[in-house]
Amino acid sequence: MRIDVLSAVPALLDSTINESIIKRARSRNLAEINVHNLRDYADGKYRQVDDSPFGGGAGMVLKPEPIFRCMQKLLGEREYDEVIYLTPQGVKLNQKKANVLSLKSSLIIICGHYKGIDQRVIEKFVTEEISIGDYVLTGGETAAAVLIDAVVRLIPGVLNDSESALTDSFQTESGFDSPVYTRPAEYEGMKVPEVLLNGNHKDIARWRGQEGLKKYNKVKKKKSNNK
Ligand code: 6GU
Repeated sequence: MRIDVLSAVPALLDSTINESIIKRARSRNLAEINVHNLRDYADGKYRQVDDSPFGGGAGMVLKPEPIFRCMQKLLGEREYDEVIYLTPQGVKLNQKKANVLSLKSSLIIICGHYKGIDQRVIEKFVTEEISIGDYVLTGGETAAAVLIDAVVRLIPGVLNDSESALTDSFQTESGFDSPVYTRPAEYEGMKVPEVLLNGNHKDIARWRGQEGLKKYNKVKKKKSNNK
């Protein structure tokens, strides 16, 4: 999969794409991620990428020209499956959406300031608007980091067997993982459940199913209190 990200603050994406599993996916050529600095496409001595909104109001809006230029360059080089604009007004990201996006071969992600981008960019290029949740961020880059992480880890070959996405929360039947433990078997007086230590894989699978369901019911209750 190829992902091109348009950003006015590309440094915000550095650690996400250059560390850990996403870094490994890139070095295995399973994901190619290119971050484009909108400043490189801006005019004038100050290479201004944003401006105040027509009609007044607080905050800055990303100007159309740098985004248009970058988009036209990319679209001139290849076709893209989707052009995603990250905005709190978008459709909420969930595991199903991540699964669908992980099957695409090329994506463009446009990151905006929290006050937005010029509407003409959306009308001309954007195929879907995605939000990562019902709260406001200062810019789309942290949302892009979340989206890229959620999608790239699902590309076949990115995770190894022990990291497999098939047993994830939200992919399993109950929707939740069971609690997990690692060595030591006892720490600060707290013991790892006996069933995990006895090597009976049938018992372990049953226990995990039960605990996942317990967690699911507990979280469901918490969620309804948080609405
Ligand atoms: Cl995608 N962008 C911004 N700025 N805030 C958000 C968001 C996106 N998703 C939730 N809040």
